[in-house]
Amino acid sequence: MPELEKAILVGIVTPRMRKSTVEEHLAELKRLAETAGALVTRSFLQRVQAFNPATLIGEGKVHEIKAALAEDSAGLVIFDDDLSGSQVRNLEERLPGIKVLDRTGIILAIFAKHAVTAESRLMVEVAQLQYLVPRLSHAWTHLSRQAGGKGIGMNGPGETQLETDRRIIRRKIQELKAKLEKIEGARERQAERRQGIFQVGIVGYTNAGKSTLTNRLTNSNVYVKDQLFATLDSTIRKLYIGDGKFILLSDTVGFIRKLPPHLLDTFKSTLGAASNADCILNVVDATAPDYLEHLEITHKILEDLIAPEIPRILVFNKAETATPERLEELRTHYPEALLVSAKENIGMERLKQTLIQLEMKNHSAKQNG
Ligand SMILES: Nc1nc2c(ncn2[C@@H]2O[C@H](COP(=O)(O)OP(=O)(O)OP(=O)(O)O)[C@@H](O)[C@H]2O)c(=O)[nH]1
Ligand SMILES: [Mg+2]
Repeated sequence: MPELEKAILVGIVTPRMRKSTVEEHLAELKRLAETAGALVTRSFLQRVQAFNPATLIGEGKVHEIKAALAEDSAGLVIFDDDLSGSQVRNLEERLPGIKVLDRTGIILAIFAKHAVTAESRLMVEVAQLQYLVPRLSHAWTHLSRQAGGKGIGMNGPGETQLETDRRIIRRKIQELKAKLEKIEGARERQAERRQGIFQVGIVGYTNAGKSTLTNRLTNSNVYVKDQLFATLDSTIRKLYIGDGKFILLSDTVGFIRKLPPHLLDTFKSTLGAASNADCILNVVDATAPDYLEHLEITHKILEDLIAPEIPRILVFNKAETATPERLEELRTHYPEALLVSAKENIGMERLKQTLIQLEMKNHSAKQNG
């Protein structure tokens, strides 16, 4: 086991934000950092009237963080908010020898770690290069360090393109995208072959239990783990519904707050499995303190990807560990939703029946016209 990289987290409370919200975001950032392989020694929460354009946070706080980094012998500081290229450079100047990342950087590091197929590896590489371009202009020292260094946020694109300039990186991005398009073409041809079979897209916030639910419904063995972005590559599984018939379930990458648009764009084809679906299963962790925000984020992403007429089923998972108050709240506000436990196999038969009924409706609608 390599030694874990020690990290300090920074969250910012602006006048428009509640402190408790930022605390939840920081708790999530901690999980992200841990999934990426860091050991979080402490978290800073700073109130600001407005973001400081040079360093995002105030100079005083930068000094405080510098002292804390030294005290904890931490070499990494992670901001929950996006940093511009110049902010990264200014911060690294004030924090010599310290690696500065933002939430997107950490998400990309996890993606790089979890990508398995050629397709997702390519997608991650495109996303990493896109992330790099604006951080590049004066970043020669930064880059040469990155090229030589090892650790979180460092693995991924090969070193050769890093030591050259934006133009070369942009060309590299084009090349990778062309390769991706080829793979996606093959995926589309596969999708065409599946036409006529009822398809269910399983979507939702990361760690909601999408893979567990897929496994439970289809008796399969998709990778499940209590970490963020366990699933990066989509998998398709068959659910037999009697008479030798089956429907297809596709389990995909989860969503998370503050996901940058270019990342979403790159992963659109993976999520595309959901946009071709006949029905969407929106899986929500019933126990998450911030489940309302999870619902909202999922909703926003789906609006862009999925036709409004595709039926959606709202499923609250992990119901067996939700408090009675939470269950009451969910039943009152979402009377149409299903409360299930994929892990304990509660409510799953009803979910299956709901899918079968939708399939039959879909089938007869197609036959009638
Ligand atoms: N208590 C409880 N835990 C569950 C349930 N379903 C899943 N989990 C746990 O939640 C964690 C995440 O499960 P996954 O199935 O990997 O979640 P996912 O939505 O596929 O997550 P990503 O692929 O990382 O986005 C695992 O530790 C599961 O064991 C459930 O019904 N109840
Ligand atoms: Mg999963």
